[in-house]
Parts: sequence; structure tokens; C-alpha cells
Amino acid sequence: MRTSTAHDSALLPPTSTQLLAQHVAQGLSRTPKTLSSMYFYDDAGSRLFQQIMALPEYYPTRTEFALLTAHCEAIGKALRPQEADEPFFLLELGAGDGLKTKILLRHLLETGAQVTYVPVDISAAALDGLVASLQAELPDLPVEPVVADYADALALMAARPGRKAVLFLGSNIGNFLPDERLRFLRRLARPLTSDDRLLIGFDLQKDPRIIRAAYDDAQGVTASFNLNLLVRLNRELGADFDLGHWQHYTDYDPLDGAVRSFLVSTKAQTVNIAALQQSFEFAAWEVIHTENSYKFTRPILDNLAAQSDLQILEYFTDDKDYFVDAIFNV
Ligand code: AVI
Repeated sequence: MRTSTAHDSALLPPTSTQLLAQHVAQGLSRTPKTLSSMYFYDDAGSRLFQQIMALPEYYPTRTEFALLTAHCEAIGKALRPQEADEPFFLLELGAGDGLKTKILLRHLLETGAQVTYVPVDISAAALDGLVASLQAELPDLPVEPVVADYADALALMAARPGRKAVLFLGSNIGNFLPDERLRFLRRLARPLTSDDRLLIGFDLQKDPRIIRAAYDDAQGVTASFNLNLLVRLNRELGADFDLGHWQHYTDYDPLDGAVRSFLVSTKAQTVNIAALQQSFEFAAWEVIHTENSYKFTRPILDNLAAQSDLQILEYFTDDKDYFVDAIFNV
């Protein structure tokens, strides 16, 4: 029998808790302090995000849903192989509850497409819910769920032979900083061939008040979503953030098209994080920057495509021009 030693553990890949701890140690040592919105999505965070998507102020989900409903035939045609019986994968990054994708999946099945759906999400609970609902609503659809973050999903995509249509809906791309966005898109494009397709949802720049309200809803669900990050650090890293002394704050900057969200320390305080054996000082009204949500224009999209060697085949938009689903190929 083999027993593990300290030396062995140095050879093992870091666990997700170790990665979170590393991220927090680095992020809270920066000026300004930052934490990545990637860590919003534990199971509670994923549930809160489901609630956000149904809020009256949060227009992106509703708008993209309407857009996909109105254009599902043309979008289906643009994504599927020309030969009706050729099998293909519809791989979705950040699938969540798949509500919007079901419009497309239903249409593809009804028109005889040989599609296998590969939903990828960081939340196992969200994927379990999605798979159960697909079994009930679209029992003939082959589904191969994958619990993974974007980096692992990209590796999985590269390793998977066969024709692919990749979906990245919901303006998830807006959560990357501009240089990260370009790097991500280039990596996404790398394993694709000219037969494959990529559909990305982009939230467009519009009345700044409408955008700001979407991230500061009257019921406070977005505030709970942001604050849940601290709840997660308390639970997973043994931190002692006192939720009574933190606030959600968000603002939209129309100059660069970014919504920035923050957690604000409402008093001078010290937070201990047991997993790091470290304490962090916060001044009164100091912030932790937790999220960027960029909003786009068509020139930005054209530029992005050109810089990542992608061609925009088609744009689909809604009647208010709030949101675009763009179809790319390499
Ligand atoms: C997932 N992502 C596209 C959402 C957004 O709009 O940036 C996350 C979100 N954050 C606050 N509200 C919604």
C-alpha cells in the first residue's frame, strides 16, 4: 500500500479551493483590491443569477430570448451543416439554465438536425437542473454535459473532433477586460475550422440609465449576488467578512462602455482569512472591484473580429437594437 507524503501533494494539481485562496491572496494585495466575477458562481450565486435574469431591470436575457425566438430559423440555418443529416455538436459555454438555447435546440430537432448538445458550466447544480429539464422537454436530444470553467472548456473543444457550433450567449464576453477578451476569442477560434461556427451574444451600448439600472435593481438581488462572493469566502476559506459592513455599488461609464461593480467597506475594518493565515485591512469606503460588464458597439465588434482573425457572417438584433447575436467563422 502506498501512503501519501507532503512531497506527493506538491506534485498534485491545486484543488479549486487552493486556486480560490491563491486568487484571493493576490487580489486583496493589489491596489485597488480586486476579486474576479468568475467566483460569483457557486451554487447560491448561480441561483441568484437565475433571479437576476428574471428582474424587470435586467433587460439582456429577455432581449436575447426575444431575438433568438424571432430569428431562430435563420440562426439555426447559419449554425448547422449544409448537409441536413451531418452530425454536429452544439457546444455552449456557460450554459446556465439553457432557457434561450432551448429555442434553438427545439427548432433544430424539429427540422431534423443531427445535433448533440454539449452544455458546459462551472456550476454542477445548474447543469443537473438543465439536463433534467432537457430530458423532460426534449427527450430525443443527445446531451453530454461538462462541468468546467472556460479554460478547461476550451481545451475540451480543441480535443473534440467533428463539426461544431459554439455558443457563447448572454454577453458573458462582456465580463472580460478588453485584452482578456481578445486573448479568449483567439483561443476560442484556434481549434475551429472553416466549417465550424461561433455565435456570441453582445450587449450593446444604449441609454446609460437603462444600463446602470440593470446592475442596481430595486429588489437588491444584484446586491445579494455581489455580496455572495464574501459569503463564499467565509465558507470556503474561513474568512470573517461581516456582511453588515459591506455594500454593493455599481456604475456605468459611457466613455468606455463598462459597468463596474464593487463591494464597499462601510467602515475601517480588518478581515482574517484562515485558509491564508493572513489579515487584510480595509479603510472606510475602500472598495473591492468585483466585476466588469462591457457594452459594445458595432465598430468594436468589427475590430474584435479583425484582431482575432474571425469573420462576422451575420448579425441578428432585436427591434430596439439593445443586443446583438453575431455569427462568426474562421
Ligand atoms: C453573466 N454576465 C453576463 C452578467 C452580466 O450582465 O455581466 C453577470 C451579472 N452581473 C450582475 N448582473 C448580472
